[in-house]
Amino acid sequence: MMITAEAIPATATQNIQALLNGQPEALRHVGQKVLAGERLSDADALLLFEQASLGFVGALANHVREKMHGHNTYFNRNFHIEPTNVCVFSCHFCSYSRLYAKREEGWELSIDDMLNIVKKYDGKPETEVHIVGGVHPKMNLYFFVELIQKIRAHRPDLHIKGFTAVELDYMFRKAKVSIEEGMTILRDAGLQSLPGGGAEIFAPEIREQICADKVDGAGWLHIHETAHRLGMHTNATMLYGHVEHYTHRVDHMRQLRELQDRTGGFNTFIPLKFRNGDNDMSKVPEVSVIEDLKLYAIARLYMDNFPHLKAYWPMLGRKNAQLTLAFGVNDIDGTIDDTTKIYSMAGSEEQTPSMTTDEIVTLIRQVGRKAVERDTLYNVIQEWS
Ligand code: V47
Ligand code: SF4
Repeated sequence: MMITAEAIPATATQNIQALLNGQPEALRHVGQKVLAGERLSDADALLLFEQASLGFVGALANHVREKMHGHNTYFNRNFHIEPTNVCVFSCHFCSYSRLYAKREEGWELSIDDMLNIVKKYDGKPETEVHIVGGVHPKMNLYFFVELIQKIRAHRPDLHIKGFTAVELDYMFRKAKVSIEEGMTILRDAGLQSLPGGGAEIFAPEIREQICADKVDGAGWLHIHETAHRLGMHTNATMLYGHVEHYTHRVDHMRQLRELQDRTGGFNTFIPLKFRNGDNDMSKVPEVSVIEDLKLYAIARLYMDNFPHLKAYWPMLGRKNAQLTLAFGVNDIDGTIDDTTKIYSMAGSEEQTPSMTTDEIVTLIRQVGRKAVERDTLYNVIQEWS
């Protein structure tokens, strides 16, 4: 786990102590645990969701964030490939997918189409391609093996992060290989890490309401655990702000924290805010920015073994992403270059998500943080002071 030695000024710690003194006993106790570096229990996290003010959790989360990372705020230069939005599943929150029967309304890229996307970045400083899409019944394991091998041969320096556990579960079952065999085949072809998508909320009673037909929580965790055991790093997400309760969020984070205790293979936790544009759940209102910030802060406090907490700006909008940097977040994803449609189709204000390096560095510096370009595995590439 990467912890920079930047000291928290004594006055900041005194200010937090003063803030604790003004709290009810139970909250003060949780605050003391944070300052003492003790692990929070599920009951502590629930109490924070139910009773703590934004200012309280924010000050504590910022304290932890600065103890771990100082002012460092990581970003990378990346682009996405979305092979298709045709999908055999029907998650009710998804604004992006089209069923196979209506595939003429969607897109299906060939291997050459996708290689041409990669070639657009020849000679450019992008370090990562993020490949994620719908679950297309005709795009099988060996199709993606060929794609990965060709990308690797063309740009050996580009880190390939790809495929949610949902896509992997389907392609391995269809190819009749075990998870371990399938992950090994993809790793040997050149896949280096997994993104965090598909986790949603693990609790079966919520999954049944929002995404009943895809891999369940245990299956998601098993795929990530297998990837970790094969030496790959992965990310974890949580889709929040829809029909779940606080207890479901805590349960989800606990399962991730337990797996991380066993393997240490997660890089980053990425809370994903439910956006309600143009999907089956459009009547479910989106939560406020206060709820967003509280969640980030509590995640920073509870997920004590996750080195990084990421705000994904195409989903949150860049101004809100900037705010999260005072509430525990130390990573802001990448430049993206207008290569993903998942959030623009769900109604995000970021309709053409793209930031130049200068823009992303400025966004970070405007709120008093230090912009640090990283690769996918958080090796520092360049400090943009
Ligand atoms: O699993 C889909 C989410 C995820 C909506 O690992 C929605 O670095 C909100 O996982 N409102 C895919 N969320 C994207 C993803 C991701 C994104 C950025 C970085 C990384 C990483 C991973 O998008 C899905 C689902 O949870 N999603 N629709 C929606 N309407
Ligand atoms: Fe398919 Fe993913 Fe959309 Fe679910 S979220 S319908 S699995 S593309």
